[in-house]
Amino acid sequence: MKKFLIMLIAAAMLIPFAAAADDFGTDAAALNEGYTITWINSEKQNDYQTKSVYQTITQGETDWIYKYINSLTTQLHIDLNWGDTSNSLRLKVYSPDGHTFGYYYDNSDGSINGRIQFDINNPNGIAQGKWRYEVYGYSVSGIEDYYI
Ligand SMILES: [Ca+2]
Ligand SMILES: [Ca+2]
Repeated sequence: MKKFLIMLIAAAMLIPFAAAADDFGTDAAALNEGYTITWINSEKQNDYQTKSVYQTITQGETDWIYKYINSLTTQLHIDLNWGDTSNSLRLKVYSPDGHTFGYYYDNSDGSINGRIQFDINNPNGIAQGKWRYEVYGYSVSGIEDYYI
C-alpha cells in the first residue's frame, strides 16, 4: 500500500512536466538552438526596436529591466550605456526560454567606454516573451545613471 502511494505521488508529480513539455511543442526545441552574440564597440544609430529605459545604480545594487518580445524577430539589440568609464557595471541577460548571456563587463566588447553593446541573434527567431536584464553596480562610486 505504501509503495502504491509513492507511485501515485510520483505519477502526480510527472503530469505537470509532461503537460508543459506538450505545450512547448517539438518545434520549440529548435528555437532553443542557434543563439549567437555579435559585439558592437562602435557608435551605432538607435534605429532598433529597443526602447531605452533610464535608471540609476549604486555600488552593489541590482536592477532588473524587462523587455517583452511579442513577435517573430531574429535579433535583440542590447545597449547598456552609462558613459562614465571610472564606474563599472555588469550585465547578464536571461531569455524566456532559459538561456543566459553573461556576465558581461565594460571590456567584454573589447572597449572600455562605459557601454556594453551587442546583438543576440537566432536565425530561427529569438524566444518570445519576457527577457530579463540584470544590471549590477560592479564598481560604482556615487550614483551612476544609465540607459538600457
Ligand atoms: Ca536602480
Ligand atoms: Ca564597452
